[in-house]
Amino acid sequence: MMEALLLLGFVAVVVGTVPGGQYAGDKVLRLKPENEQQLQFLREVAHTVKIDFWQPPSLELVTTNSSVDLRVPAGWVSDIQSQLEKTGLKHDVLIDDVKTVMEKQFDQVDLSSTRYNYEKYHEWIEIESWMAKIATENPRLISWFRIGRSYEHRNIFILRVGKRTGATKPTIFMDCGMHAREWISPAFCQWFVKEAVESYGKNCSMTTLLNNLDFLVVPVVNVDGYIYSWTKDRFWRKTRSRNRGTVCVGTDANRNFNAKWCSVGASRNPCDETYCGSHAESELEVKAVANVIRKYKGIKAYITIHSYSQMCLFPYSYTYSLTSNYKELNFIARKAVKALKNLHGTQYTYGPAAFIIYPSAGGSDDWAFDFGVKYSFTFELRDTGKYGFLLPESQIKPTCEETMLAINYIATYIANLP
Ligand code: 0X9
Ligand code: ZN
Ligand code: ZN
Repeated sequence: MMEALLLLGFVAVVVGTVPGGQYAGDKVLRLKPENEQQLQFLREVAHTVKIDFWQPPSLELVTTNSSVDLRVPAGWVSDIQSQLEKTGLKHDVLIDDVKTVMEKQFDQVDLSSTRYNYEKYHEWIEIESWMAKIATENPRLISWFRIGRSYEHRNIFILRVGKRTGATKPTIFMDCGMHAREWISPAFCQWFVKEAVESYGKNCSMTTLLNNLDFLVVPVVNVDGYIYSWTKDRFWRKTRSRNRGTVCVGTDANRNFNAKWCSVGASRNPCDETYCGSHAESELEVKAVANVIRKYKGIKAYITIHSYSQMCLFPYSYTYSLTSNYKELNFIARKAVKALKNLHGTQYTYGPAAFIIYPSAGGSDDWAFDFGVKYSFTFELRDTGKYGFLLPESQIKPTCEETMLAINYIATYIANLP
């Protein structure tokens, strides 16, 4: 018996240290509960097994006829699959073995050891030194500041990108990496900054944009979570702040903004993926973003980059009411996704988030909008579930290129406002 226990312990340690090892045999399933009975079954399963909701990110957001992507731990797969059959709940297997796809994610070889490779995912330390480097190498275009510290005392940085003119220019605020596991998001913010410095003076539309606008770019908002997703749990979503009276860690940064905080589509339970926090702006990372938007004069647009689902969303999320400028936002979103589609044919849906994805309060887009930034958008980048959060590196380039076209459309629209 003792030997068996020791062996078990040994196996656990080994599995825990092999990257992806902890997800060997896990599957990602897509299902569509069609009635209350099937939904109830899903609730029971989620109650007994620690299943990881990918899209939507938590059980509360599941409704009948909405599609649900779940990562099911290896040990439960056959059990759950057979129970699904019994309940008449049809399901597709999106990912057959999470570990395999996790390894495939790094499918890009690093050919250059000297130049920063924008077609690879990067750890936080690399991103941090990249920021310092690109800022010092491009002093006429870029400056960087610390906007705050994370729960684990790391610096949160912002890059200001735009031609220095001395005047205050209309500004677009863009953040990435609010949710830790959505790695394509920080990759896009880095791509955007690269494109800006490389095309300034060469590409006419980018040059005009940078002459007339400033961009404030936060490449990684949730730094602690991002690091955790690299080192401990690839599918971590929340911040890493400790919660009172429980071992469950973290708050959903996109439920922690002061926009009808925790009224809908968010959870009061710290163990849930959509935990709204102990109060609005309880998270230092959220406060850091909100403070910049409050203090910086001239912010005309807010853009936040997430994944996955291929959507361009705008307020409101906390209510089904439409904003006063709904028609204008819808027009911009339609044109932006049209521009995006032109490159590789990638289809995006668009509209007010409460209708298009699900109602939820405390989001950054709604907060920025109500604060007065009337052009406020959330992008959910590639894909639609084939890889989900494990989007292979070979898709970084096409994803970023097409997204640039959407951002370019929005930025041009803002630059041309009277
Ligand atoms: O639920 C979210 O926070 C976003 N989706 S994600 O899968 N990346 O987590 C959607 C955000 C839409 N906007 C608001 N809910 N305010
Ligand atoms: Zn790297
Ligand atoms: Zn997200």
